[in-house]
Amino acid sequence: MQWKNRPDGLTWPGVIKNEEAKREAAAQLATELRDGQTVGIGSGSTSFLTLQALAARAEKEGLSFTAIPTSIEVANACAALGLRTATLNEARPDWCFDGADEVDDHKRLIKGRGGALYQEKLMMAAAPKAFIVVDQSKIVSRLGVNFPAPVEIDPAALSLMYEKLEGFPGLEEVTLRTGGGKDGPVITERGNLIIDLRFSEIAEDAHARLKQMSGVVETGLFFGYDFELVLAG
Ligand code: ABF
Repeated sequence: MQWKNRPDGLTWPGVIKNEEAKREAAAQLATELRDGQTVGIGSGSTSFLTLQALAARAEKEGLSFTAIPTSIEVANACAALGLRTATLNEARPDWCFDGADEVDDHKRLIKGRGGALYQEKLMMAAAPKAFIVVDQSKIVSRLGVNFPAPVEIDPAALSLMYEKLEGFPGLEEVTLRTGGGKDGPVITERGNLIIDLRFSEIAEDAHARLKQMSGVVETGLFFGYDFELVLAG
């Protein structure tokens, strides 16, 4: 029997842009690890490389740590690396790290291109210290230039959203996310949908306004989070 598309957890399924620079940043961040810590593991290729660097340092120096993954993909990687894992209901992270799609001068982030924004945000909310690892291509002067802002919504609220988002300040285009090798919409790990919002300008209160709408689970606008930026390259 042949298994197709079976992840081995140790290989990133795709091309990693600026891989060398990201590996260097990952190795630098791995020096933060102390024996016995619990670490929140973000999603995406940069986080994948950082997790590998962390596991390599732990093995080399005989350190043990518990990982709290933010997605199935990262949980697979943890399993393949033989790491102990926990959920946010079982443990609290001492610190966490993650990637991002965009970072502006005010340390505001757009995240969620990979679809794991909800659990990534829970992690940022739970961790007393966070590191965001990005390469130069993610630094923007105006948020929303390269990536739309993703919003995770309950499927039952989809048609209501069409109505409620009408006239939302600065909103130019809304796209129901599809693909991921499937016909139809992308379904998140929580069984929700993602709509990608393209703005002319993202207002400071955009996240708060969206969160007030019934049916909105979470937004990929990470505003007001304290983190240390680790710039790859
Ligand atoms: C996660 O992974 C997401 O919030 C973000 O969308 C994506 C970044 O991926 P990569 O590191 O592969 O650019 O951090």
